[in-house]
Amino acid sequence: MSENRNDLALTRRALLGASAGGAVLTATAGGVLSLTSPTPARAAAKGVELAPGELDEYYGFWSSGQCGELRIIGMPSMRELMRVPVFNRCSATGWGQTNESLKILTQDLLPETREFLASRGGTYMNGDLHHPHMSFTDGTYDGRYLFMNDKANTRVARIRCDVMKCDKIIEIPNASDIHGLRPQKFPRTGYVFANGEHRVPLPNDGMILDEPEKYVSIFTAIDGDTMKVSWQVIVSGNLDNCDADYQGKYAFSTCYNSEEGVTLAEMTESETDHVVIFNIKRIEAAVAAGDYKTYNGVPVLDGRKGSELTRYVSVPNSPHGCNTAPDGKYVVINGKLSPTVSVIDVNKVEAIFEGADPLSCIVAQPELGLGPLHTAFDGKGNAFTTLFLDSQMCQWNIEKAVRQHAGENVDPIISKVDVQYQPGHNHTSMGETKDADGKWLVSLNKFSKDRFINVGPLKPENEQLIDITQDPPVVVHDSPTFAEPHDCIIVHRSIVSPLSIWNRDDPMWEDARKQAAADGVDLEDGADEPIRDGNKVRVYMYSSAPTFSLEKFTVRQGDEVTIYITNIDDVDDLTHGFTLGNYGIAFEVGPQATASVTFTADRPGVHWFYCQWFCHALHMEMRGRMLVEPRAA
Ligand code: CUK
Ligand code: CUA
Repeated sequence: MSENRNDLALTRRALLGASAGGAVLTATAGGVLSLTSPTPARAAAKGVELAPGELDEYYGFWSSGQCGELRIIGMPSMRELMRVPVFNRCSATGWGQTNESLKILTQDLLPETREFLASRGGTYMNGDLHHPHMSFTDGTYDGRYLFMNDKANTRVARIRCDVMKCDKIIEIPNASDIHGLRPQKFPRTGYVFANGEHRVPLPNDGMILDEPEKYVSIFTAIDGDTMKVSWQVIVSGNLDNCDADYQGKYAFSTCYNSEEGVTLAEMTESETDHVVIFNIKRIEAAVAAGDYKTYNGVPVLDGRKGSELTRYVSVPNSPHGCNTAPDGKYVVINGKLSPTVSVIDVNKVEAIFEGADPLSCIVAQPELGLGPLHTAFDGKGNAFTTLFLDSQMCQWNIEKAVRQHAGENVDPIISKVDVQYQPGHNHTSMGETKDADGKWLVSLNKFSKDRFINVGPLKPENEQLIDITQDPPVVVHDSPTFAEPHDCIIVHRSIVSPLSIWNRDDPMWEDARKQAAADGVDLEDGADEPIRDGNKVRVYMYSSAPTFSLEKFTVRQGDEVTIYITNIDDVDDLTHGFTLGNYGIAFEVGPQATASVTFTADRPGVHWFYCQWFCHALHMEMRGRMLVEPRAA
């Protein structure tokens, strides 16, 4: 793999050099566009266009905000490779419709949520996926899982990196709207920390309504292996973003609204807000000692101001991003309303838990520009902070900022790169691990402005790729994107090695396997006739390009029908589908996978089913009929 890395690096450099001459032509041909696209960027852009057939060096795992899915991007080409449905419904894969996905979507909802959704299709239709992060071992990515939050419906999901499918979605009790989310970096994940952003009564059962002084915000630690909530801590203020240290001792969360108001004016009244530092050992000891109250089956501890479990470090009003540097020493708190970032020295945190002034852990507070939201790192001591209002990426040196704070006359700012337009998150290659490699930086911009041809009132957003091996860093690629490039991580491809076809014994279709065994059917052989059990009918089919094992089957109007399809092709990339006409049913069946759907056959007549994933020269012919006998009049 290291050979590949070098090859790619060489190719890129060679291309960067060679393209310089072509730049003038490109810029001229660009006409009006060149007004907003500086020539160097257009020249350098050649360098990231991998030739057809060339593979990317990194996986980018992208959130999609209000689309609710995870996207996989090849980097540095910025080609979108895959969409993994999580909180959304997906027409192509049947996510939200197959029994396998519905189980994942519903089994870990709270009882009252399940009741609430019973008359609404049983599952939420939307989600707001902000923060995807990979599981860690010893301070770096380990390729096991991706974790992500749903801000809209207070959930946390997990994707298995071996198949790139979601395998767990849990609803977080006692919290409202999970926002910040980070896995524990050391010794491993371990915990996944999740910030409940909005303050609500505890319990939120309607007994307390318009008494905001009684609302609370809750920090949650989830066990990343079992996906069960380990404990929760009540804090003062509204939790925003969080990160974990490289020592396994602390987690950090930014909080706005220390005023605990409910209107914008109330929430921004005070000059300062705070960072909450959670002492994991103390919290675990308190849980072990039974020093908590149980709500919804979860131990809830009180970590509000004055608690020994937490420390509140005052920072300028309304901080936002919270980013631990790869050196394991510094945590950068991004100012948002303040033009500064505040740098916490992790080594000084123990002292503040022993009684030192909480402010003593802040060792730098450089002024970077307007609207600092998030910070990424190159692993060489430099940081890149997005400036939302300035539409810039500010590159600065952390040690210089510390020295400046100590009174030395040094300027920590190294460069400012214009981005298009108003960046939120940014991320560097491997940048949230101890293996940050300082090669690429992505700026996730909330607006594209005039960067693309007009597509109507709803515009694409824009993510830009920045080469940070250059001095100053250069924007080398623009990628328009549909809602919303909230956050991403950039993972070296050597860490991720997904399967090409499913294992037949995958737990994903465990229920199908059990039911087939009970019916005396082998999923790979299917059954010649539907199996009837009162008004419940089970149809077992296999698919093998270009046929389904049944060319027709008959059920009665009103039957509850479950159709199991097993794709017995074991060929790479040979996905089949199952679409049942005028029944609103469609799903994907990957090679060697089983998938199923349950519905009521309430429409009599002839209904064709067909394979909707192109699989064979005779793909169009891959179909059959469901005959629904009308109910006797
Ligand atoms: S938050 Cu979106 S710009 Cu949800 Cu990560 Cu900062
Ligand atoms: Cu099978 Cu198309």
